[in-house]
Amino acid sequence: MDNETTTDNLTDGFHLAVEAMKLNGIDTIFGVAGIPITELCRLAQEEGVRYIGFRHEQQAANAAAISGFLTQKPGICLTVSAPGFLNGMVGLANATTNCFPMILISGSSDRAIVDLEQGDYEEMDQMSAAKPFAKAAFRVNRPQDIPLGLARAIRTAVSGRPGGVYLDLTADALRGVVDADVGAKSLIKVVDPAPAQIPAPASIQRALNLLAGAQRPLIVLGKGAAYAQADQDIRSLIETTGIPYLPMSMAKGLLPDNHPQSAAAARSFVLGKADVVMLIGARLNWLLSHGKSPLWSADARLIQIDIAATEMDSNRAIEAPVVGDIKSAVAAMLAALKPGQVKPQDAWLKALEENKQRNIERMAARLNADPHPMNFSSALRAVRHALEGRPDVYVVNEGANTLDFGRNIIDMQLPRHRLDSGTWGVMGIGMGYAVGAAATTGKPVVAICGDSAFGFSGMDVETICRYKLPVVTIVFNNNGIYRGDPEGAAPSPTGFVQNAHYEKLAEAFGGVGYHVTETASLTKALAEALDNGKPTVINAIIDPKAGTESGHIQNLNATSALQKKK
Ligand code: ADP
Ligand code: TZD
Ligand code: MG
Repeated sequence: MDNETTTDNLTDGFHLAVEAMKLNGIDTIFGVAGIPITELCRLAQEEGVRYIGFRHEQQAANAAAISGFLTQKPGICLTVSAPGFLNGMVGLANATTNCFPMILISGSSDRAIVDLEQGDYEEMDQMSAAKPFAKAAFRVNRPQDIPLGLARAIRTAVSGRPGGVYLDLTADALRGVVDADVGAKSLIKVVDPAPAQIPAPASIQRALNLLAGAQRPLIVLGKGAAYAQADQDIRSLIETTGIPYLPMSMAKGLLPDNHPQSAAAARSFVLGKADVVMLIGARLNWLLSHGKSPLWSADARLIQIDIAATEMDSNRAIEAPVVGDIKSAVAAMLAALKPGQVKPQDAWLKALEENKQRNIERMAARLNADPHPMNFSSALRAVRHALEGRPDVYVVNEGANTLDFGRNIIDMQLPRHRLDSGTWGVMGIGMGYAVGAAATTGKPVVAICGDSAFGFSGMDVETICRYKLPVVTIVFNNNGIYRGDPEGAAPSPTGFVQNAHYEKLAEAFGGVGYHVTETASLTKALAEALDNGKPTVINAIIDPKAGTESGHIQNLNATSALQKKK
């Protein structure tokens, strides 16, 4: 800058933005630099806010989203205007859908030109575009309003049901200069951004009464329960009542997956037979068949603990709604629970155990087979083997078959350690979540991705290598979406190039690559990679015929009834 102002008694939007972040404990920004935010990225880094630069905004936004899930603090993603903003929007919308707190901050072009649609560089009315996909969207036009804008964004992201917030910083607000004391007075430290929401005592009693009358009770734990960080109390509630529980995929590890009360291996049985089901931080959406028959018993009576009152009765009647935050609600329930008040019937627990053992035995045969080439079960068994004794590893999982088999085969021991495609079943969260988890926790991450899923974010392996993050990516390479094409055939809509060498992507950026075709070398490669902590891509060759179209959700796949006539 040739006209740089050095006057001590002045400040500007760039400085105020960084000061406001620091004041509110924001220590990391994920983003992609460019006009008009490059200076903001650089200044943040100089001032001790860690800046992690990505190759694509979608991954930066996904990193911010998962960091929000892991920490209960809004993850921050910073992007340029129009196209960069739109790339980031995918992650923002994903955060809102999954109830993860994050803030997408984008620089924006000259309002006078944008609003008259006169064709500015990267022109777009970003605030209006963001609104349908975010909890809220705010625009800041003056430097002295930046701290207030950030304060509103933080509180909106984390209070009530968490979600994504868009914060538009115009170039004028960023470069605008104001008196230093005006700037200092504008700073706001948000007090108690996510206040406890104590449920009404009557709602707790109603829920306990329903549980007390239950013969075949069941608890469903969702990722809201994992987010709430009420780990001890949730475990205590389950263990003191003796109620079997079913973890949704991102609630796995809230109690260790080998816990005797886990009903995961008897999912259809328990959902079909339970007479009272208590949902804790789980929505009755498609992932739970909307709470409807035939998966669910039509006669089951429901309790739901959720911070969002409007979630109640969304798909079927909730007889005992408990509206409040899960930490307060579970603590209140434990405090009100009388010894012996809730007692699942012995016959229920026995039938459940029998069903569980039968399914485990049935699965064992498939799991212990060692076919060549590997299939999903055998490869995941090999991964599981390498992960044994390493409970602190974070697992990211996306794909279709790779996701569906992975959810069942990879056990979790600790809360919030499984991060996956979530509510949307979205592909492309892989490298974003991996970087977000590694950067936020400092712990090793293993990303298990289908080859299609990996392709959406694969270039951010460079980001992993650049920051030397302890991330091991395993590409389940079956030559396509769901499965590969027959050799020599023209590309079908789902097939990819055969024999792709994904491991070379790591090597291209100074990381380590492995190409493995059988289970023993997969286990060995993963163990080695975790031991040395270097950025690694393992290309695991899976039978191109092993997968099924749409994985385990074929019922949702629309097909033509007329196809047979061709
Ligand atoms: P899953 O996909 O694991 O079933 P969902 O994303 O469908 O989980 O549900 C999460 C639910 O948890 C949302 O309805 C959200 O409002 C709720 N939730 C998130 N955080 C809290 C909290 N701290 N207290 C209460 N409810 C919460
Ligand atoms: N685009 C996005 C963003 N999300 C999606 N879910 C899809 C497209 C559609 N889709 C799925 O639902 S799964 C999938 C796609 C493209 C990829 C499945 O192939 P994979 O996994 O290689 O990742 P498997 O193991 O081969 O089944
Ligand atoms: Mg595939």
